[in-house]
Amino acid sequence: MNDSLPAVEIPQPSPRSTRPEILASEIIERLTYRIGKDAKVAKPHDWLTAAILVVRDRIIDRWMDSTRRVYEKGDKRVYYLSLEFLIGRLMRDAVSNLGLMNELRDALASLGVDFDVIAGLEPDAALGNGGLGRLAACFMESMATVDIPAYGYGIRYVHGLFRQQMADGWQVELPETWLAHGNPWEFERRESSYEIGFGGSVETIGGYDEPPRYVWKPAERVIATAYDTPVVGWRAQRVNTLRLWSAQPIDPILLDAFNAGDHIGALRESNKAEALTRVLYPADANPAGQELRLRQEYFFSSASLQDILRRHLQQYPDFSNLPDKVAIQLNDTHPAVSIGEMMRLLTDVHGLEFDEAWEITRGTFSYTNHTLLPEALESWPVPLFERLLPRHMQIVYAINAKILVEARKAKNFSDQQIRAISLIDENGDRRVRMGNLAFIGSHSINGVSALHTDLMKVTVFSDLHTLYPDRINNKTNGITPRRWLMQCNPALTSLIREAIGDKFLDDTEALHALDTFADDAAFQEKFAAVKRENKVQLAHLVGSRMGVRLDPSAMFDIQIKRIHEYKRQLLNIVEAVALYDQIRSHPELDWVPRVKLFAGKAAPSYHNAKLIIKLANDVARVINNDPAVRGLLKVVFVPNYNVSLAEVMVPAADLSEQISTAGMEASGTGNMKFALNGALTIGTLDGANVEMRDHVGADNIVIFGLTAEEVAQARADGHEPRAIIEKSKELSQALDAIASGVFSPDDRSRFTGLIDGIYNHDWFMLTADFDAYAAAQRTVDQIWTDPKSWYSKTIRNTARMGWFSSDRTIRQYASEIWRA
Ligand code: B1H
Repeated sequence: MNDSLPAVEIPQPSPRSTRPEILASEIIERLTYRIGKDAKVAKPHDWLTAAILVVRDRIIDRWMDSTRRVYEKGDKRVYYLSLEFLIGRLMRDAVSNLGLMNELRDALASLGVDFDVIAGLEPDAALGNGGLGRLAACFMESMATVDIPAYGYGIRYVHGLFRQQMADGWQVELPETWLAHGNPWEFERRESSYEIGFGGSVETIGGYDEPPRYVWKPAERVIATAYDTPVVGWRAQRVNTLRLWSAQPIDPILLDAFNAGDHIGALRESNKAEALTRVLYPADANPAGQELRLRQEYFFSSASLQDILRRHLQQYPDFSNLPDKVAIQLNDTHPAVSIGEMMRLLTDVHGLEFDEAWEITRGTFSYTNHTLLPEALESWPVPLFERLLPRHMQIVYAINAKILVEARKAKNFSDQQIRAISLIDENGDRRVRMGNLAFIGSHSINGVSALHTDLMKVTVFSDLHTLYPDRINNKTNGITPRRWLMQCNPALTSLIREAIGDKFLDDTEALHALDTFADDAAFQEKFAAVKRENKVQLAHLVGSRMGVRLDPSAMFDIQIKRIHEYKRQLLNIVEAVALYDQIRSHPELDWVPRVKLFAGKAAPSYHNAKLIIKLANDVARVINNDPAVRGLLKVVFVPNYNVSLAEVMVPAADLSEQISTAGMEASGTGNMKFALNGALTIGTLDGANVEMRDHVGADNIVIFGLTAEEVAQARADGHEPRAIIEKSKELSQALDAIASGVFSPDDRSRFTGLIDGIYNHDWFMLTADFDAYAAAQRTVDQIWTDPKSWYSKTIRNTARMGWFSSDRTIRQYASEIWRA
């Protein structure tokens, strides 16, 4: 929202009515005067746009009110900097949080329009890869809910995460075009534009009898323009702003070139500028090292910081109180260059001394780490960094010199420790370490689950932790119960309200009251009926999209997330193959009917991940068409996983697969969504699974496999997969079947390399955990065959997952990091 407020009293518009008749007439008005369509010929999409515009007006009243309140009260503002916001659809979220659902449904029905139909037409805003981006979206909603004045800052990608299509079982990537029909939620703010520079040189001024001043003369410049989307909190107490930057050329067309007849060349600058914010990098958890990515990171960091400092100076005379009025949270290291940019703006542009600027910077920034995977830690080659951001390179060196001297003096650090904490990695080609920069420039560094935070202290950041022992803290992730219970599972929400009243709608921990219903036969029956209905809905979706028939009375066993070796979809598939073998060899046994559902995208350049998708599809084809299986096992890979698909799959799951190699999944958030919606979890002691076990109780979750400590030990001792495989008949048969082409008769060696990797090193400990996993699956079968026990456990999951609300997470950030 524009927050420069006029000094004179200007009459305010009267708040908008929420009566269905008024909503209906306004929808017609928007359709006619804003979209220019007659209701008789309006397409469903036109109705959607008209409805959004009417809902948006109801938001704006609250939005302006929220902005005014912060300004008047001088509250601290929180800025969440993230290269990803995986929002999904906004219509149901906004309408439900405004409390307008019934009224809007009635209004549309009176016009012959079905709310669910038009809501289903809204494109998914997929401006993120996976958990990290979805967390940012949940946090935005929770910050509005718990009444924190917050701004999200990111990039308005024209193309979000690619659309995934299957061609003969292989992933094919297609461009995603969420803006194709326009975006009625956003407001372009032409007045909020900033110049962003790249390259060029640094001029030094003075320096004899006064401290030198530095002036960066960029060789290239682009304009960042803001687009604002309102974010409505639960019951619309507060509406915050998500501000996304779009890149524009300074000169849309180079007139000299144009007049000289070079019509294409005249557009070169323009194309180059716009390319900056054209597309989201689809690399989840392994950073894309390309120059364009660093440009994106700096572009949105600089625009956001200029905006933040401008807003501060509108209200205060200088920056001495910045840490009291501004908290900037870095969502991983993607915006870490912000620390250098803050230093540049404070010193070069606003004239502060280096040390003073440094105190202010560190007091303002905090950093969230989301992964320990060594290949995921961002670093940039020094020559690239220096060429693109010459002044920032100097600042990085200056910070480094200051910190290294401190470390030697104060803590007597050894050369090895100094090398570890340095901002420059000197092993091999010299690189700028963004994790160390984010750490050193922040007063708080947090992990996203208890285990992950503990591991941070002894792995990547062990020496920095020794130097600054008070900085690392934990903030276990959470999910918004509005989207991930109330909106995606209305039937379960109604059932819970009937049983325990409405308190849980405002305080998710009140779900605990459901505990007393866990063994109540009548409640179990209703809980089971809700689950079944959700499974029927998913079966419809799979039937219509893929032509595969699913039996809703089978156990729906679901693994949905990015495809990654450490997440071990392969373990799940290998177990499916082993089970298939067992069902065929022992037709006399009572096998529990199961549907194993998978969904998820692979980074386009991640060869093994794409091969795993192909394997899932190859295995599915063989198993699903084998009459000997008698429908007892089905395998389905649902294409194009996104937020909207998750909203259908999560409520329909009986079993949630959270089976990463212990120590590798920082937290996971899908695990929380499933358990909240009454699925049983089969999982390793990894990420937030550990805390989920503590909350739901060890009897209500099926844990298997090596612990993080055991994984580290096994790797140190020299893990020998071959020996393990030889000892396990089930495992060796399954691996050999895959490797020898049983599932790929058209290309028998397709999976040989993949399986060789398991024989030869098995970094992800598939073999070490296989027997325990298979046994855990049979335990799950046992529980399933006793529905009383099954529902007793799954109801307790719903009852005890309230703590994993992102409202709780945000309150912890607010009180322990932001002091907002
Ligand atoms: C997570 C990423 C990530 N961790 C690099 N790291 C990316 C790293 O495009 N990139 O370069 C994109 C994403 N994402 C996830 O964060 C963790 O794997 C999950 O365990 C965690 O739940 C989630 C939210 O904290």
